[in-house]
Amino acid sequence: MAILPILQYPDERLHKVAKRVDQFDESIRKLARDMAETMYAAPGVGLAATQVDKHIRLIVIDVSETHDDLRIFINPELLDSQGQKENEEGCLSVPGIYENVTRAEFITVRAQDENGKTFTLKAEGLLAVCIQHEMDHLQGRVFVEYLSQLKQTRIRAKLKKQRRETL
Ligand code: GNR
Ligand code: NI
Repeated sequence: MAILPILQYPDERLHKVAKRVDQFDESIRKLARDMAETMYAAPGVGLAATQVDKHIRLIVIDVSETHDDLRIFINPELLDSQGQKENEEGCLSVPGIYENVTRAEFITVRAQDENGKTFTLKAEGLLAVCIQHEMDHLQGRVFVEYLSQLKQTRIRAKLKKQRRETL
């Protein structure tokens, strides 16, 4: 197991578009395990491969408080979305920033597990928010891009200051 470094916004590698996974071998399962360990250690409720500089369509999520409900989504596709809801979001690549984002309230997603087996899942609440947030990462999109240009500029300045102070 290994904890992987998480790319920090703004980093142009966060904007790369991830490629489909077509080989379900031991290396993809090891990456999924390392991403889960990285997510739990952070701590966070989700992590996209993009955030650890691996540009493939792989996501790990665990929204349980007990860290015993790990879900792995490979090649996720949104089949349906219903309703709209505003939620406060954060991101391990944008530490210390929490802002409201409007997303679909109910989603149906199809994905493959770490063995390549296809499954379909209906989600709502934090799980639905998290799946949409992680699927955005795979498209190179970070949640702050939903905010106004003024807020984005302020967030970049705040992150720069935070980094100066922790160096
Ligand atoms: O840990 C995380 N919490 C979170 C809270 C609200 C909405 C989305 C998230 S995902 C985030 C981890 C992360 O950055 N995943 O990409
Ligand atoms: Ni994120």
